[in-house]
Amino acid sequence: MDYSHIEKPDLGYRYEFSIDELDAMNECVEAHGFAIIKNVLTEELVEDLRKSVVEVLDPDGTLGAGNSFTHTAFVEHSPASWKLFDHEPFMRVNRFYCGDGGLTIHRSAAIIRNPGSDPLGWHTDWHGFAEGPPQNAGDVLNKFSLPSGLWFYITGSFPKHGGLAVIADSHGLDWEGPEGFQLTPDKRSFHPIGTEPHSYVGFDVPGMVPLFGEPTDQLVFATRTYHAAFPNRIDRVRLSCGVGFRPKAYKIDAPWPLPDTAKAFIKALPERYQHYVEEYTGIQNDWRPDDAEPQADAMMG
Ligand SMILES: O=C(O)CCC(=O)C(=O)O
Ligand SMILES: [Fe+2]
Repeated sequence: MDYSHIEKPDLGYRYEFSIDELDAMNECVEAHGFAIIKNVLTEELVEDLRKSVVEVLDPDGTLGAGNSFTHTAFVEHSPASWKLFDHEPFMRVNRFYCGDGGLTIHRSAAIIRNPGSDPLGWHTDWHGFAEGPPQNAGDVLNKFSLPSGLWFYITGSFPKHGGLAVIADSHGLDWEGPEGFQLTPDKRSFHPIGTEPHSYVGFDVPGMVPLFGEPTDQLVFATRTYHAAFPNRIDRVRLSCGVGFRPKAYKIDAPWPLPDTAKAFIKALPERYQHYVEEYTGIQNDWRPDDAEPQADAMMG
């Protein structure tokens, strides 16, 4: 299935906004759980980011047909992504969400999906449903009330190219799953009623909105919005990346030591950006508390 038949839906409300319409954009995020900000990047930035994602994630071109790879500390390895800090439209969105009290780099990621790569199942990146002490890095980092998606799909987002899909109105705390589905016990995904509680992979879900975006657009989704990625069924590598901030006031006492890659990043970052990394924690994807059960950590969540 290549999903090339899926068209841009008419939802009866506007969800694409210009950079000068951030209040209206966020009203849409609050009402429906997602929005698109048009033309946040320039073509030149897109080109730089594309090169950088490939250089950082698959420098030797050995990833292989049908494979994908997610890097969860992209900003540390990508000086090209630091150019975003001087790009006013990008910083305007971040200040909009983080306020004026100072910003800290929170998380970053980049993904390569080669032609033929599989879809990514439905999930929320939010870890706030989990109770008790943190069991993994996502439990530490993904608990804030900030948009969990502020992504650039720098080769475009559309269904046959492994684009992003969201479920409209799935971001409320009391959302119970799409019609005909029920949430998994941990509420991180959903599955058809009456089947085993595995994350559902499929694009026949009521409320699904395939997002069609240009490489220069920023795709925004709310803290809890359930989302998935189509399989990449065209003959072009799908690339995406994001660098997210949190307000300086959101303190994190990371249970992992600052990774060496984070130390090297802080050292290499020009002086004028140092205020963005004073509270940077980096990420240790395999961090577990001393008494933890083994578990997978493949996604941004
Ligand atoms: O690959 C994508 O487009 C979505 C990635 C994602 O949702 C994740 O890594 O959590
Ligand atoms: Fe995700």
